[in-house]
Amino acid sequence: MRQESAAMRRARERNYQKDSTWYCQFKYSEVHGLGYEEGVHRRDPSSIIKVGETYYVWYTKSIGPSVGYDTGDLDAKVWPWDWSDIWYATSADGIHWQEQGVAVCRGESGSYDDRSVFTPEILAHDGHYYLVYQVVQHPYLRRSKEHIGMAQSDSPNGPWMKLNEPILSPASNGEWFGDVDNRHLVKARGDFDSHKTNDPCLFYYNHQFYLYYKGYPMGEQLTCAGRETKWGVAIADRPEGPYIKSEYNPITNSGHETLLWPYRDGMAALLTTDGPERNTIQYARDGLQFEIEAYIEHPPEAGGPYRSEQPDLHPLEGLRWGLSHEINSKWHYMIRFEVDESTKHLCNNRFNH
Ligand code: AAL
Repeated sequence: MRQESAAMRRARERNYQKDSTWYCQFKYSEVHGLGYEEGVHRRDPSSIIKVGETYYVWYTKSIGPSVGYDTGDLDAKVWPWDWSDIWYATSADGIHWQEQGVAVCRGESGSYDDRSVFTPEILAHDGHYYLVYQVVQHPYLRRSKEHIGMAQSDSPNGPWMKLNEPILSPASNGEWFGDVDNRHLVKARGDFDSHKTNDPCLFYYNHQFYLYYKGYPMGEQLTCAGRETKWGVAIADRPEGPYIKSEYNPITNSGHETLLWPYRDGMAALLTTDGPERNTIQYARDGLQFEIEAYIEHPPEAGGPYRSEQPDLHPLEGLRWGLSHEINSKWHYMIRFEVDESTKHLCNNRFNH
């Protein structure tokens, strides 16, 4: 008598036979103006917006090599995103970019963002522009908390006005063990975001402001799926907050840099790099309850997609093209990604042949 194997039971329970509407593969190509440059890191691009006939992108930029935490020099640059500022570039075609200059600088000594501002995301809403980004205060140690800041402008070219304090902070319910700068040693881990709130991604959605982000717990462990990162969302009635973390947090069990786009009444997401559900596209009809829609290969890293004006054309319209970063080289730089149109509905096409 035929029996169901464990693998086929999983396939049935997890609905691996789902249709391929959300499935795709990606193509990558060089960009001009934000490509490889000796001595400079450009990484973590924001989403791309179009204002008039011009595309805009914001990103982390820093100069010089990073040396890690163990030099004993509190001023040493520990990561490529340490001692960074947020820069922006414009383009007429999404391929040739002109770097325009600094959008947001790190703050004066003693301020909450005096060490580094990085990993920006943009929201254009009602004639105003909102940049959200990570902030770190000096000194940058393994146990440093990472917060999310915001700057506002009436023009994509600035000037940008920073808010007086971060709009989102790590949960305060973890407790370190001892005084050594070791982020794995804890008395209490606290919530999934008790150590870091990273990778903000802001939307105006269902008449409120939804701030998606990635969290790290204090005392992060290695799991069977690698590092422990998860996403949360915090919701506000006004762009500057107050942002209230959702009672459903964490709303993903996987994913590193946030990449989300609106589709119909819900939010779609590309989860990469970490966790058991890395390399999946997921969809939540209410922006909170995410389900796996597709398993993918070679997704863009830290992708910033073009914010389409017609997001409902196709589930993948909001992911059609954008910039991502390439970090397998000494200096980090930007490349362009595109959904390979010939791979959409791959299975169905095959059936037609
Ligand atoms: C990234 C992001 C955040 C992290 C670091 C810089 O790709 O997840 O920004 O802090 O790595």
